[in-house]
Amino acid sequence: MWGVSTSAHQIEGAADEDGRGRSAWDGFAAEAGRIKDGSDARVATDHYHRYREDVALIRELGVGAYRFSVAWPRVMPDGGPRVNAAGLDFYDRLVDELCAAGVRPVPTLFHWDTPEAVEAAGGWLERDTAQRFAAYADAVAARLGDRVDRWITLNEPAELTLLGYGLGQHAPGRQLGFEALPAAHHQLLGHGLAVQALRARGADNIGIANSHGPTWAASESAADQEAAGLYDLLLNRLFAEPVLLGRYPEEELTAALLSGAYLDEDLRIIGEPLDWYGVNYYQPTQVGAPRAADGGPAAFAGIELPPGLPFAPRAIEGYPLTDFGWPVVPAALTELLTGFRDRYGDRLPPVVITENGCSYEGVEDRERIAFLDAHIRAVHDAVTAGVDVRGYFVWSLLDNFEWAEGYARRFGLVHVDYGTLARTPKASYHWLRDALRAQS
Ligand code: GBH
Repeated sequence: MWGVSTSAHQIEGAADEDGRGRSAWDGFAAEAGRIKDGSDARVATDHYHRYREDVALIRELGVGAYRFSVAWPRVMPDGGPRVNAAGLDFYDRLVDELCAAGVRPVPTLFHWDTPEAVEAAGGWLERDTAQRFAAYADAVAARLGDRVDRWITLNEPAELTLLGYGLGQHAPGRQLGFEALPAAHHQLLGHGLAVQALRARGADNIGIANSHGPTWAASESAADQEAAGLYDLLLNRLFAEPVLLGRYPEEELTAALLSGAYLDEDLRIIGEPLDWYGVNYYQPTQVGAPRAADGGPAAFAGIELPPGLPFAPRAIEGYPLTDFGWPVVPAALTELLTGFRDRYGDRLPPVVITENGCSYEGVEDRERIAFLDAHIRAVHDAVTAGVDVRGYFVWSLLDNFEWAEGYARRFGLVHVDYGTLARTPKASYHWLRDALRAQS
């Protein structure tokens, strides 16, 4: 299955229309200094009004599936329990348009836009948020379930935990360090409860979209190996293993880190079997022990790091970088997929690459073509090595609001002029369209 991905907050705009409530990102972007270019997503790509044009672009591209996200604050402006029918109407129209175009809708229920009212009550640090999320999932399934047969619960709970609650780079801008980790557990619990709610409505094709990348130790030294192991535990295994195996990794350590946030019976809910497992892949990370001399780096890739971290990300040398400065390492995607297969064996359901892509300027985006070509080949290598990969989704259909970076980073196959909101397919769009046509 070939597809393209987007998320509600990054493309929809129409922030005050049809009864939409505010999300944590609305307030965050309004605070001075939070978004690099001082922008916000009130208009974004105006997809809310231009979805017909965007669906036509997807159909013409020739992919069979479209991964978008549903905005919780549109459906439940107060975070629940009141349902805003006009908010659901939008997704109803979108799903109809996709079905008419022969494109399979693949909604993600949550891509970081927590309703402001839920955030004000503590957001994902609170256990209750998991229950509220499940009630929201039920309301969406009740409305769209007759035409949607493939669901994604959460997008990248690891990134929301780390960047939103740990480092404060994303909404809600909390800088709790390791104290952020209960937010991980409550998202995972929300995932499990949502799976139950979707199943109760007859859904039988459910996955999650977790961010993963291989962690490379900076050297063979025991200190670097240990630091890399801890990073891998926190960013990869902490989110994969409860979902795939129904238990946390390194139980004693995890229990201490999650500081009593979980009950053992939660893990049965979190470990509800999935029909497939979604992987968002961008790049590997190299990690070493903090160097005693400097107490570790103060910042990495523009993100301020708290002092005293037990690991330190190190720049990866010897590979080209995207405009964002991320190293381009297609072979690490093969390594990731075969590594998952080796580690989890038959507990790993079929895999779908739910995001892969890169930021480059320009409409003649030869680098993006090279990036996608190499990464699709890397997935093929994993398939040849016996990994059951069923789908590949490009991030993203359109240039969009790239969170703390604002509009400065462009991930789209389609260029958006933020003055006129005109869409212009890039060279990479034509390349993918032609490749898909040649294949069929
Ligand atoms: C995804 O997250 C999001 O789901 C999506 O909304 C977003 O627009 C898209 O990716 C592009 O950013 O500094 O070299 O260590 C991305 C997850 C994790 C990928 C951190 C980059 C750091 C790169 N990101 N990672 S590096």
